[in-house]
Formats: sequence, structure tokens, C-alpha cells
Amino acid sequence: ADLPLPAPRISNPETLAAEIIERLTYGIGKDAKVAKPHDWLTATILVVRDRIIDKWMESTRETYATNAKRVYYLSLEFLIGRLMRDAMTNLGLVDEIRSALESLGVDLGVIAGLEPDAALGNGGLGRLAACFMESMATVNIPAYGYGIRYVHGLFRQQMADGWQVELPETWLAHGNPWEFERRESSYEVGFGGGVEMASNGAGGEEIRHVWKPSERVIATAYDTPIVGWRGERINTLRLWSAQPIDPILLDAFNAGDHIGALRESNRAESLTRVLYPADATAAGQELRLRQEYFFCSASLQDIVRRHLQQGNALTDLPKKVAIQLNDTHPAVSVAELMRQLTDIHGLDFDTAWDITRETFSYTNHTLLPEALESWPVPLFERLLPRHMQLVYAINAKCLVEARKQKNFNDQEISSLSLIDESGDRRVRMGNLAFMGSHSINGVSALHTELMKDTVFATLHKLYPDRINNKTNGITPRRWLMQCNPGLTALLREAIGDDFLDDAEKLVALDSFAKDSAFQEKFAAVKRANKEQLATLVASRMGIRLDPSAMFDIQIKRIHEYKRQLLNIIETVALYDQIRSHPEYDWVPRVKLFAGKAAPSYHNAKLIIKLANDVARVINNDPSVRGLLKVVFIPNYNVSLAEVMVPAADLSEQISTAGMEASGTGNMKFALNGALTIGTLDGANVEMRDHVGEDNIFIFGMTAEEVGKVRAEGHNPRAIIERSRELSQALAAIASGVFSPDDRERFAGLVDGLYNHDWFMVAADFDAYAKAQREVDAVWTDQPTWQSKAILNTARMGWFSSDRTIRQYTADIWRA
Ligand code: DL6
Repeated sequence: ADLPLPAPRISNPETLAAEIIERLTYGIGKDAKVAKPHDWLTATILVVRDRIIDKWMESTRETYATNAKRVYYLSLEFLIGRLMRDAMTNLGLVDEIRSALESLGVDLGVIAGLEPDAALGNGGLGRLAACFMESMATVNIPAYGYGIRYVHGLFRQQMADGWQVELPETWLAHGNPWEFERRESSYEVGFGGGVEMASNGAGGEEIRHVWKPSERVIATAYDTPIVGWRGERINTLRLWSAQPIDPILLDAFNAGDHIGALRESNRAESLTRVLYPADATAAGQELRLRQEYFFCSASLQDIVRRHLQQGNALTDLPKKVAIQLNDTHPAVSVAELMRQLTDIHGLDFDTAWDITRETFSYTNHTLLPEALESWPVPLFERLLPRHMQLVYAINAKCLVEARKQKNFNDQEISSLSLIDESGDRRVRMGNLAFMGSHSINGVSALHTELMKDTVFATLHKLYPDRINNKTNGITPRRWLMQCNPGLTALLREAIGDDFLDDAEKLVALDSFAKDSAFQEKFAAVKRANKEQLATLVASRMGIRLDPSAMFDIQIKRIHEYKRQLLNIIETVALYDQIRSHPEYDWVPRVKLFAGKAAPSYHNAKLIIKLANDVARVINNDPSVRGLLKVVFIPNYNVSLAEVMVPAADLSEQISTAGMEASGTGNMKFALNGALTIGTLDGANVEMRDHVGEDNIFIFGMTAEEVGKVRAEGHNPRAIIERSRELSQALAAIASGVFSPDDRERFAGLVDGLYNHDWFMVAADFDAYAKAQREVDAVWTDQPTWQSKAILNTARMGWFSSDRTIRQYTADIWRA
């Protein structure tokens, strides 16, 4: 029966206040008189959630009714952050909720700050997935995100004497009012065992493969609604949690083996307990492959079930379903869909292969060789025996095609192969994702070109139409409207509200760039944001910052290719200069850093320690006269970024050219009116094209030059010896000026620069230092600085993830 939906909720402050009290009382069981801030937070979320549910059901009903094509975004990571402000902003409820709470004596800002960050991701790739989820709802695409409901997301970072210490993060400690457990959406996922042949039907002539796993777990769905802008559409993020088939083995328990009785249960639950904390190295461990297969299998079972339930034919899958693989982590899906289509649904191999390739598309997010996943054949075969057979069958089919079509030589054939035979035999997940997809995209123009020339050169030769570019974007709701309400209000006053619905309309601000009254207002907003960040730093770290100094910020994962080290060395050189030339009119700067290092990444952790050691010395040196401060803020996460991004004057995007696939932090800063100092890497190249080369500080080697120097041989020692500033700074670091307790601490780091300098820190140092002095010069001319900052905000609208999603929709998903 076509049952009606409940009447939509009314959302004025009085009814909201009454509902909050009702939720507090009947939902949480708390008397308002004794309710704690956390209770208020939960009650408020539940009231906001009701408004979302109304729309959510409408959206779902509409998709079913129209049998529209659905997009599925498979990602092992979703770096979501907090959801309450996001939902309230998109539903237009912020002011109403604030006054409702005020009437109850509760401060929205205080309770909003208690919401834990959902940190189910490491960095760029996971945050992009979160921005995409919001944009897909905004541009009205019926989409589902599929991932894992990790009990512990990315670790909490603490500093112990300047060293990173990792602590477990417990985002679910107070429950999660955003999610709905869907027990009815449960699937079995198998591992191990063997493959048998079975005849099909009475005649017995058709033969099928039957996988008999030796181990099974249950995947249970948890759904979180994702609100699009103005609440027009609500999509679903479905995260899987692993559960045992038998919660306790009673026989074992009764026989006195109390630990053994829970072994199966623990083994199942450990599957989804922890997020792997490395972003740029393949995890390479069995548990990781189990995680990957677990979420892919459950997601594909769910997708195929929904497709069939809607009355569609399996052969129509590509017409009704588009599945985007977020990097290679879900690449095993290619083999899993083939298994489901052939072994379970009885399609022949060739038909299944056509459907598979038309359904999948794959995004590559990094060219770093150490991040490209591959699995030892024996492990893959033991865990997924049927998938191994299918990988061999797919490989045979594609290699025959390659030999026939292109007359490839043996070397080319071996680089195409799904099996890397060069050492211990390994399954190449990048090649599997590529062969199983009709579209393979990079995330910036430069990265896409490099993909064609490097990692996927032979595959590109074989399938020249598949690689395409989709430059990343960021959602302007979270990264402008929510994180920078001051700027948003000023923009609305100046150019009206059009940009709220279409970020590219920000370009109307261009004509205000030279308007001195507007410049003052723009600068006042920045100043207020800097004061807010200074308050945070003072309260968390006891360090006082001067908001009139230039706030120069580098926040991102700590990685050698991102070159925090270059920034720190330049800071040391500047420190030296300030002390040697007290007569100069130095521009006061605050150098801010934040970011996490993968727990096993030794040099990255050493770089954090160096930043902290340098900070301690500089901040305590009276001869610096407050002209330079260095701060490493611990525990970088989405919420901290939301405070730091609007407060930046200068954004550091200084990776070795050719190594950062795109970057998205670069876009967030520029949208909020920071000027970028950066290399021609990733999306910086396109940012320069958009904001104009006069409004960005570009320095250093190009990707081509880096490639050439690496190929021809690099002599960093000679470069260092030629640069007085650099050699002095390195000598200070290596000799223990900043580490008197352990003078050798950084000797190895500096040796690395003298001896190989793979990341071109020495090679780019002088250009970087020169660019920093140009930054100083422009800063001293505030009207010019402000006009450039305004032009950055005006011209960054193209980098909205709405634009990116529209491009995926038009070119890849055809939804
Ligand atoms: O595409 C999103 C994001 C890019 O902006 C970054 O440039 C890229 O490093 C990141 N990649 C990852 C995966 N691993 N690594 N490295 O997070 O993707």
C-alpha cells in the first residue's frame, strides 16, 4: 500500500525548544534540570535528525518510483568530521536551533564543540569522499556511500616532549545518534576454504563453480543520512560492521573454555575495529585484505539485491548502477562482482565481464609506488580462492586481447599483467581496477597526465580512451559557509546570495578587490578568525599569538614529499637572519603546523619532533622579539582545520612537483582568502590558472624538471654548499642547536639531504626562501595583499566539489 509519510515538522524556535525537551525527557530519560551538555547535544541532534528523516524518505521513495540510475561510491575511508553543524546549515536551521537552545539556557557553540569527529579516514582521499557525499546530495544524484564502520577511527595524536604518541580514538563512546542500525540488511561474507564444481540443473551439462568458504562473518549495515544543500535531497552513507555468526560458542563455554568460546566472535569483530593509519603506504597485511573484501562483498550483495528487487534485469546493471572505486582499496570488487554474476546468478563469463566493466569506474589518488596495492598470490589464494581463479581468467582474457590488438612485446605484456612476476608473485590491484573499469580518472590535470606517462603507461596504450581527468573539489558549505560565517555574511552583503547555490558566482567579488572599504571589512573578518585561532592555541597550548602577525599555515599529513621539512629549514634560516639583522624591518610571522604521521613512518615522526624542537628554541629566544613564532598544534582533524583554514594569511602547498596528486587543503585556504605559496604540483597548477599568476606565489622545479634531475643525477651537496643560508640552517640542525639533549637526533635527516635529497628540498630551497621574501614584501603593502586575497576568494568557485560531481555524472556515471 502507498502509505503516507508523516507531516513535516515545524521548525520555529518555540516548537524546536519543545521538541528538544521532549527528546531529552523521553528519548534520553533525563530531566532538563540535571541534563549534562552531552545530553543536550544528543537531544538537539535527534531533533535535527527528525527533519532530515522526513526528506530522506521522500528522496528514497522518489528514487524507487523513478527507478533512476544510482551511483555507489565505494571507499575504505570517509573522513566526515562533525555532522551537526553541517546538517543544520544545509537545512537552514542554525539560527532557529540557536535561539531554541538559548531559550533553554544552553549555548549552541558549547554543545556543538562536544560532538566527536567521525575520523574514518586518514587524509585527502577520505575527506574527498566526505565532500563528494555532500555534493552528490546537493546536485541531486541518487547516491550511496559504502564503507566500514570502524570502532576506532584515526588515532588521537598527543605530544610527549615533542614526539608524536598515538592513542586510540573513541568516537562511539557516547553512542552515535546519526546512525541507524539496519539488522535486516545483513549479508554473509566468506573467507578461505576451497572451490568445487557443481552441475547446474537436471541435465547436469552446465558446470558452475561453488566457493565453499571455511569462515563466514555477518556484515550489518549502519546508515547515516547525508544532507544536501537546502535539504533538497538526503542520501545514505552505509557503513558495514562485522559480527560473528554465533556470538558465543556455547559448547566450548560449557566445557570451561571461556576464552575459546569468544574466539570466533572476537575474530569477526576485529575486522571492523580499527582504521589502518597509513595514507601513503599500502598496509600489506592480511587483516587489511580481509577488510577490503568484507566491505566490497557486502556492498555488492546489497547493490545487486536492490537492483533485482526493483525488477531490473542483471544485464541492465550498467544502465541502473554506476560504482566508483575510490582508489584501489575496493578493487577486489571487480573479481567479486564477477563471482556474484557467474557463480550465483549464472551468467556466462563474457557477459559478466562486459557488465562488470561497464559498471565500474576507478579513481587513482596517488602515483607513489609504495601506495600502489598488491597482494602476495599465496595470501590472496588462501583467503579468496575463487577470486584468484577469476583474476587468472580476467588476466588471460585481457592479455590475449592485448597481444591481438597491439602486438605488445613481452615486457609490455608483463607490465599489463594482473600478476607481478618480478619478485614474489603478487596480484596488482591497480591493474585489476583499471581492467575492470570503463573509466579511470586522475584528480588534477597534471596528475592525470602523469598517470598516462608513468604507472599506467602500457594500460593507457592498450585502452587510450579510458583515462580522464576530474580535478578534485571541496564542498563550499563546510569549507566556507560553516567554517567561516563572518566571511559568508560579508560576501552576502557585497554580492548577494547567488554564490550560496553556485560557488562560481563568487566571481562577482572581483570588482570589490580594489575597493578600500571592502578590503578593510575583508581584513577585519580575517582578523577575527585569527583571534579565534589564537584563543584556541592559548587555551590548548598556553602559547600567546599576535593576531596582527602573518599567520603562515601548513596543515596536512606529515610526509617527506609534502616537505614540511623545507618549511622548517626555511624557518630556521629566517630565525638566523632575524638575529643577524636586528636592524631590518622584519614582517612578524606565526608559523603554524599540524598533521599526523603514520605510526611506522620514522622520518615523518622525526620531522614532527624537529618542528617542536625548533619551536621551543625560537619561541623562548628573547632576541627574536616576537617577530617569529612556531607552533605545532597537536591532533589535527577536520574540526581543527575548520578553525585554522579561515585564519590563514598564507597557505603552504610546497610538495615536490609531480608528487601531490591534487591536494584539497590548497583549495580550502584560497577560498577563504589566504594567498598560496606553492609549487607547480597537483591542483596548484589549475589554481594558478584560475586565480591568476599575480595572486599566487609559485616557486621551484616543475614536475618535468624533477624527473630530469632524478634521471640525470642530482648533486645536492654542491647545491647546499653554494647556498649560505641553507648550509647554515642545516649545520645548526645537524649540530644539535635545537636538540641539546641529543645532538645527533637530526643528523640522519640532514645527511639524507646532503646525500640524495629525493624530495628536492635542497634543490628548491633558495627558490622557496626567495618566494618567502616576496611574500613579506607584498604583506607590507596591505591594500595589495588584501586585493589579492579577495581575488582568491572570488576566483576559487570552480573548485567546488559540486562542479567535480557534475563532471563525474556527465562523463562517467551518466546518472
Ligand atoms: O584525491 C584526494 C587526495 C589528493 O588531493 C591528494 O593529493 C592525495 O595525496 C590523496 N591520496 C591519498 C591516498 N594516498 N596517498 N598518498 O590520500 O588523495
